[in-house]
Amino acid sequence: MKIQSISILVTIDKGEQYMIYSKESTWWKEQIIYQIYPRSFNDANGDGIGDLKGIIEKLDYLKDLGVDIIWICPIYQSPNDDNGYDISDYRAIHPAFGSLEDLEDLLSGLHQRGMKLIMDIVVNHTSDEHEFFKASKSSTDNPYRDYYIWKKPGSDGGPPNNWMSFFGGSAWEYDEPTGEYYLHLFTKKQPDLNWQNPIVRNEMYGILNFWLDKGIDGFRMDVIPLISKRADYPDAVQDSFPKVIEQVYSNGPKVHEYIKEMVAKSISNYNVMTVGEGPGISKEVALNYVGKDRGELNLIFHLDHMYLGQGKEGKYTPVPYTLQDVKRIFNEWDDAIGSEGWISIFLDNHDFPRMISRFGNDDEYRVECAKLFCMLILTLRGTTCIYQGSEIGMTNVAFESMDYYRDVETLNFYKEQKKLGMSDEEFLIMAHKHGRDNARTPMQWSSKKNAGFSDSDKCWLDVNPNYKTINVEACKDDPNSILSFYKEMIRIRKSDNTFIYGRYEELSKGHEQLFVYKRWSDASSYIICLNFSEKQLCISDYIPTDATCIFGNYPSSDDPHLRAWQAKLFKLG
Ligand code: ISL
Ligand code: CA
Repeated sequence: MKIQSISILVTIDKGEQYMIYSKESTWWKEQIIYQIYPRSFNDANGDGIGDLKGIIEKLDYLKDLGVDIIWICPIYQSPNDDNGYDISDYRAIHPAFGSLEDLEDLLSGLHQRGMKLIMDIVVNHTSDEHEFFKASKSSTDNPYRDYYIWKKPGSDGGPPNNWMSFFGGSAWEYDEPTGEYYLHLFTKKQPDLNWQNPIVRNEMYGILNFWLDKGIDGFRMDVIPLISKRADYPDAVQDSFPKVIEQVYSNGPKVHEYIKEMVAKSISNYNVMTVGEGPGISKEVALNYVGKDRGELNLIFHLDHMYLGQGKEGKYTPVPYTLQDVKRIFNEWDDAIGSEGWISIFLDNHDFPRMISRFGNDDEYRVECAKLFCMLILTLRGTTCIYQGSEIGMTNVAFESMDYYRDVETLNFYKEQKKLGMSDEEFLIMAHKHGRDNARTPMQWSSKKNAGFSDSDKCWLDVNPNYKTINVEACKDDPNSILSFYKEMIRIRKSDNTFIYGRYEELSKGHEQLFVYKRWSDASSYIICLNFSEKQLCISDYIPTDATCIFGNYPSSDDPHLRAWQAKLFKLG
């Protein structure tokens, strides 16, 4: 739907009325995002790969859960080196997912239910099998050469600089016939586009418009701060990979010029939302991307808490961290964003381990932890994003051999570590902890074959063996299940705008196990108490006498202590 810039009246915090423009409308602050990894959500035709028809079959489930905006990971034509984040035709749906008609059916099914669809778009790189790259590679003087980033070898005949790919190894690949290297910040099958070339930029805006004209409600923009490269391609000298991302790969000199142009030439002509994936966007520069008056993105997924624990070469060179680090990141980001911008609140996605396995205890206290993290992501300030399967407490998987792993990142690091002498046993311990396949095992719908995900004899990635007990079927009619807890917590969040627009402050600063914070506005106030440990901890210091516990993950009681992984939501007054 194309719209003109219109002004509307909305009521926000403190009951004041502000005249705002449609591009500032706040539905994307108030609604809840649910992320679908389509390969792993639901397989309708029994080939072992999730598909669009499979999602359509589950729309009532999603509506009933109470989520509003469905973010669907890439479904375009792709050789699947990185499961769709390597796109070879931006205007075609991968046949394994279905057809354009299926996408239109999905969109109308969502719209009929008052829900929205945002697509995942990758504009930083394409597949090496995209027509642009095939032409670009064919000779140094073809018209497409400048669509990508080609450089002559460095002085020693090796790569032009020391940049490492996100997935291990050099970020440069040598092309023998033309004697030059091309840049790929991800796999060598994902060459980076040259955004300095205005023709490339216009090609990308054309693609955005193609999908927006179909009536979708916005985009999740993959690695958007990486589109502008540092002109002098300096060597990276930092001692942690997240710092390299922030200081060398991300936030390049022209990134804001490009995003503004993209908004002017495409996004601003539609009433849609944009959420930027923000590797390397620090709190210091965040408002440059999401500041109200910047005309850039509506909100970002910053990755500071996701990158905690990554060392010199990323996740396979881990460093320790504590709850204090997690809390500090939430606090500092809330301060930095203030009332000027907006972020998403989430604890996992398709690139990271399952949140209860990473931050909690996914064994003895799996149910308590799943509910505690649910309360956290639905009560912090920002748009909640729920990753598929969190609502039933899905956990990491520990496949017994490397044969079961599919993710290119895991397999690349495996090859590298093998060369360095690491055994399979040692690597498997790391893959169990950090691998992206943890988040990608099929959604667990029931205790039937393949967790009810597929009728196939072989799924593209095996289901987690714990599906027999952890599945939607087992949760759905149980009022004490994780799923029921999510529904109730979503209902509570939506019942009071204080959870959306109200202020935030941590009350338990310095505490090593407790995360206690306040959300308040002139209309109402809440205190959220979360015990990130198995110890019994007293919370009476934080709770005023007029507080009533309105929700929690244990049977209600007046005990001023929190038990293992206990979460309580208090309303004041
Ligand atoms: O996956 C990560 C760590 O294991 C992240 O560093 C991730 O590579 C980074 O956040 C960028 O992610 C996005 O772009 C990648 C794709 O592989 C990811 O799935 C996507 O979310 C390249 O397109
Ligand atoms: Ca299928």
